[in-house]
Amino acid sequence: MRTQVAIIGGGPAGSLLSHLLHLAGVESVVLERRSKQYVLSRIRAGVLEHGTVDVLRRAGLDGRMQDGAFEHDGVVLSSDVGRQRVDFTEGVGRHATVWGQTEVQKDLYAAMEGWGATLLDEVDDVELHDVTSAAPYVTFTRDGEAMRLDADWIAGCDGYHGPSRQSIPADVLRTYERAYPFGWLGILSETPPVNDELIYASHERGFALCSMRHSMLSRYYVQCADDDRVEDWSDDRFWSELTARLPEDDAGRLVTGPSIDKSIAPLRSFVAEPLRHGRLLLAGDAAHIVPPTGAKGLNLAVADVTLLAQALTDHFHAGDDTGLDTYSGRALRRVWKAVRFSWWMTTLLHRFPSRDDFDRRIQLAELDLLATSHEARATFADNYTGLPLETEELATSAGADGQQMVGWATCAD
Ligand code: RFL
Ligand code: PHB
Repeated sequence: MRTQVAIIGGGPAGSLLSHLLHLAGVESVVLERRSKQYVLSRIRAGVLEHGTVDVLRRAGLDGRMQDGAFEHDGVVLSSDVGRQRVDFTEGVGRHATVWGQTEVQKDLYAAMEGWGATLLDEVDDVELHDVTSAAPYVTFTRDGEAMRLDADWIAGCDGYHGPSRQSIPADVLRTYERAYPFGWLGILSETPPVNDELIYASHERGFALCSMRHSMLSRYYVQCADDDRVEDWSDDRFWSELTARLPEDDAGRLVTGPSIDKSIAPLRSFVAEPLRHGRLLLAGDAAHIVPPTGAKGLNLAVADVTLLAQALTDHFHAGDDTGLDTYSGRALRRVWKAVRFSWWMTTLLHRFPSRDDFDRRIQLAELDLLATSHEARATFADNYTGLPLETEELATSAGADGQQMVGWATCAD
């Protein structure tokens, strides 16, 4: 089998890349380890940045989102400082969109089926070969049969545990990591959301988050110990812990019910550099992980593949490799800003086992700053609703000062 771009991983990054390339007339084949059904049933992200919504809209993937998504003009932060609302419209005039990753994935797979994408699911033993040559290829097995896919480029969109990043030699790849000493226990329940906006609660007992999917489907999280298991958390224990961490009025309005999904996610920040090695290009969780506190993971995956689709299109249609040569540097600029924001929000709102009263006072002072400073809230809103995509920044800075692009090119791969 031969294609222009071999895409490893059929999650949001891989499937969106395949779809964007198709719209631009570039061929790809997607290799996915799990069944399509399994990928579609994963419960993950819930908040889309305005730039992510734009990309999905321009790619014709916003049909169901127009009717089903909620546009949020703010979030609530709760702590000993009080219950405060950060208004995005006051801060930056943008909103955040609440629309589950499950729905994004559903729309992507439906669109891909519509144009006849080649998505091979349930593949095993994926291995990348000759990625620094002009003729890279991927071997894998499907239904017990050994197969080979030749391509001009390979896109590694296979998440944190996938083989793509691991095929880059240790002396080329530099990694940066921060593990947090706790996890998030998340549940889904068929109950009305406790509030019409998200509540991020910083409490002495630990962090809690109230989110939603629609008017009768709530998504709630509580901070838990990093070695907790799902079996340690009965529904009763979950609801009583969530109730204890919310402001009194919200706790009083909370409607509880049986959980229909319950899972624990560890929290970590991780970045691998560079995002390009020869003809292998990394995107999404394969290259970077952020703790979910800032709601950035899916948005970063979309930002990466938007850049990548443009760069590959320029390569195939115009023979222009500037986008590919500068991809790593441009994508990483955005990644590090999201890593910083996610780390900051995590540090601000969680209870760290090793920290003392001084640390807690600093957290409360920062929350008080958000309550009293318009500028602090504007910075929060700017980061939360999404910084501009590098494509926009590129256009802006190239327009204002062509030198800027030269600077980026030198900080690339
Ligand atoms: P994915 O989604 O992990 O997809 C990678 C795909 O690669 C496949 N794969 C392989 N395929 C072939 N061969 C192999 N050897 C393979 N190994 C792996 C996998 O099966 C999978 O299908 O990465 P991608 O596409 O980069 O997308 C990233 C996002 O899924 C992720 O960043 C977000 O879910 C993170 N996240 C959130 N992001 C947000 O933007 N907003 C949020 O509100 C948000 N909330 C969250 C989150 C993640 C969470 N968890 C579960 C960690 C909340 C939670 C609880
Ligand atoms: C979610 O709805 O799953 C969600 C929302 C906001 C976050 C993380 C997860 O920061």
